[in-house]
Amino acid sequence: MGQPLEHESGEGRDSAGATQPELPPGQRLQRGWPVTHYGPVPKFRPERWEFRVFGATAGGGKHCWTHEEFTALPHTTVVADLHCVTKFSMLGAEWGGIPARTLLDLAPPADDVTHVMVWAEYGFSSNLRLSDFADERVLFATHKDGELLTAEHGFPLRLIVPHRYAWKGPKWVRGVEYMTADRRGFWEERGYHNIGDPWQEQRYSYQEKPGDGPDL
Ligand SMILES: Nc1nc2c(c(=O)[nH]1)N[C@H]1C(S)=C(S)[C@@H](COP(=O)(O)O)O[C@H]1N2
Ligand SMILES: [Mo]
Repeated sequence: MGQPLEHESGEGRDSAGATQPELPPGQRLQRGWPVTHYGPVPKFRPERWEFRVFGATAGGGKHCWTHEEFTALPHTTVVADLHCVTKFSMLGAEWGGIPARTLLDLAPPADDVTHVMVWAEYGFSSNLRLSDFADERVLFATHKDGELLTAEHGFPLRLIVPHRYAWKGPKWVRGVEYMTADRRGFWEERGYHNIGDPWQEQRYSYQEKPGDGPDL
């Protein structure tokens, strides 16, 4: 699973000995922060916003938080890169937010949960193995480099999964579904790799090996 932490945003030396940021294979460095997503930017309506954890929860029930409740959960920061499957990477952002681990503690999954579906506005979704979601660096981010996220970058909440391609991190995220079997999310149904490890260059579903994902 993933790569050693020092590979995530460390400095490496190329064959000529020059120092350069270390990128996953096939990626190039992006200066600045472009906006990449499918569909419109949703409008944030705090009174209608809730964050839900549902599906195969340990107690069988749903867990809901208002925006005020969710953003009052303990925050932490994670320095992580963003690797878009269309081959640009943004390095070294400091994300602030609520660890996925906190959610797993507050709303534990049933024993037979193997995967999660992360849901966002307009039905955008992405699936992750429970073990990938439970990685200590996975964060529900409210901030980047100390500032609140802007609307186009996912305000009020986006998921950051440092060891996966960026489509595995929905912007405008609204909930998590616990699943007892794998199911493909939005891009995973549309030709992108079910696992999406940038260090293994798992870009497209045709690269999947048996066991990487459910039948297409
Ligand atoms: N809701 C939603 N989240 C999304 C996407 C999307 O289409 N919808 N695209 C993903 C992709 S492909 C990338 S590269 C990143 C881009 O994040 P950025 O626009 O903040 O750079 O968001 C991800 N999160
Ligand atoms: Mo992307």
